[in-house]
Amino acid sequence: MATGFSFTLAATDGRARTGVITTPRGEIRTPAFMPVGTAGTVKAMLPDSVRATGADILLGNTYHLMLRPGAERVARLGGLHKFMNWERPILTDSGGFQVMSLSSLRKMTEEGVTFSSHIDGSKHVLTPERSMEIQRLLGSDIVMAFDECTPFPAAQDVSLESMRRSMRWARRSRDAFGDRLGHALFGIQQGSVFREQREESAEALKAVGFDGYAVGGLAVGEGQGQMFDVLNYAPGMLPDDKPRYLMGVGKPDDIVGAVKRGIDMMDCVLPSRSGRTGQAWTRRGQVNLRNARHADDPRPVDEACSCPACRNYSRAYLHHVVRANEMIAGMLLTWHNLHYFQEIMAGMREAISKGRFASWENDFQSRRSEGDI
Ligand code: PRF
Ligand code: ZN
Repeated sequence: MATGFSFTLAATDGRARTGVITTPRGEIRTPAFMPVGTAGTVKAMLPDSVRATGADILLGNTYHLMLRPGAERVARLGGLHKFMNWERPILTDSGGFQVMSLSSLRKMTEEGVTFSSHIDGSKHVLTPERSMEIQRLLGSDIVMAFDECTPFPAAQDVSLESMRRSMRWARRSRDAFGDRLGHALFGIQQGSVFREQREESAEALKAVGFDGYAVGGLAVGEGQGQMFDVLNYAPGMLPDDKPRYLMGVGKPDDIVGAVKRGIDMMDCVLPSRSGRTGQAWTRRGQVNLRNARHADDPRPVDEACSCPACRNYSRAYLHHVVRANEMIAGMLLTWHNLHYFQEIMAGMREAISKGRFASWENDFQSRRSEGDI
């Protein structure tokens, strides 16, 4: 088990938890939202700005960085933190999920997966061992085990075989990772929407022993209802005293529902990606700045928001720069969205610590149902 890395729970409220993950590169306050910095950048944002939104940790991707600029090159240049000028913690995903969604000519065997790059068609191999090596070369603080995200929907027997392979790969990931001072390895639970399979997966991971545990294989098309059904039991199968990470989630109401069910960490491209398409997420729901109704509106996106986009610019200006495809549109809206997501996390952390999560959630829901005004 990694030392120099620890998780301390400060308070719980129902199944919701708040605490701190301590790493040599700084503390991660939980529940935590991790902005996605796939290719060594949170698109449209400088690292200091990402930090200013309240982020304690970023997510990076094995798949993208191994293809371009290459893990060995990043290592020669001093590691990913130095390369991208972000000195706080970085969690890296292990690659399999991105191979399945982005690459072509994929072939999966017990050994791993071979695939062709979505960038230049070049051929590559990822195995649990190579994924651990790449994440080490990058200098990742939280390394994810190499897994297969079972597609949805999956027949029960297909899901079972897929989950069991991921558990064998989790063991190989653990063995290849070894013991690295100050660096953590997280296992990933699979099992689709099948409770017995989620249980078997959790037991397999616990038998290996990880520094944290992810719930994988959700937010893959099953819808919020079925995702919450799984989250009603899956986090409880994982150790109480280790962080629980829900991968690739989500919209603000998904995030709140996940925290309510015992999740400590999440990541999603939504705030950054939708910021680049003119979408703002606010306390009152989603606002599309491309819409003509904003053309003459002197008000900010959200008068209660303290981000630079809301402090310094009108909806009319944002509408204009979105329509004109100006780069500042993506910069301002990404900043706003990341700020809003981090504000949700800070609000939940405070509410949980005061035992007021239910009333916080009630306020969150009722403001959203009022809609944009
Ligand atoms: N496994 C990995 N990365 C992921 C997922 C997974 O299941 C998901 C599922 N939403 C997103 N990213 N390794
Ligand atoms: Zn704002």
